Amino acid sequence: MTSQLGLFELPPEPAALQRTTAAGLALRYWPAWAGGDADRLLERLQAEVPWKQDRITLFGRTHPLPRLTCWVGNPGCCYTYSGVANPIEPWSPLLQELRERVQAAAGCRFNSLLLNRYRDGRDKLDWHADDEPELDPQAPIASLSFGAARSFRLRPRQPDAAEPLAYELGHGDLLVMDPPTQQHWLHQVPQRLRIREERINLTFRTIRPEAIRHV
Ligand SMILES: O=C(O)CCC(=O)C(=O)O
Repeated sequence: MTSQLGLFELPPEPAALQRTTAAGLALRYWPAWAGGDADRLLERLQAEVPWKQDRITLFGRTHPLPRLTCWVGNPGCCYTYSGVANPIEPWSPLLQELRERVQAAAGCRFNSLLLNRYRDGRDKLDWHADDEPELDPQAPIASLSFGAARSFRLRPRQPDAAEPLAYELGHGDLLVMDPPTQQHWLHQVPQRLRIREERINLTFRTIRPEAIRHV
């Protein structure tokens, strides 16, 4: 099946869906969802996304974030996390088409996207939930990964509520975190010092209509 803009081609057979549920958690996982297009998509994301190095201030000291990022959104879809206010980049044809494909798989619409680029296994993302006030808590978050496989760990906020989970998110994998996962669980991408290759992750999100800034 050729994509509408001809930018990439998904495999003719949809990847097999694996569902996981636990107390307060609902996940949908499609391994190798991007199929044979994953290599080309990774190259284009590396070359075309306006990556930036953000800094974060913790306990009065400023550090570079241990990854590169880019925030993409519909007009007015601003997002601040860890005290970092992100300028909004517009949807490029590549990212727009990826959004449409991910929306079709997830069965919902997204108005924004956070891209994270882990340059090697030293780059990481600490325990957190995607529960900032501007995000719609009723909307799924869809996570699409390219490049080096990295561990993606989840643990319940209440330690006794359920066993922790871990995925090895690989090249072209799609993971959808359905509500109320963000309210009850945290996730992280830990350091893996032996990994030399990079990884790019895209999380498609929904800013609440009331939080969209009309200028
Ligand atoms: O890189 C990943 O797999 C996770 C990204 C993530 O959790 C986030 O952007 O909030």
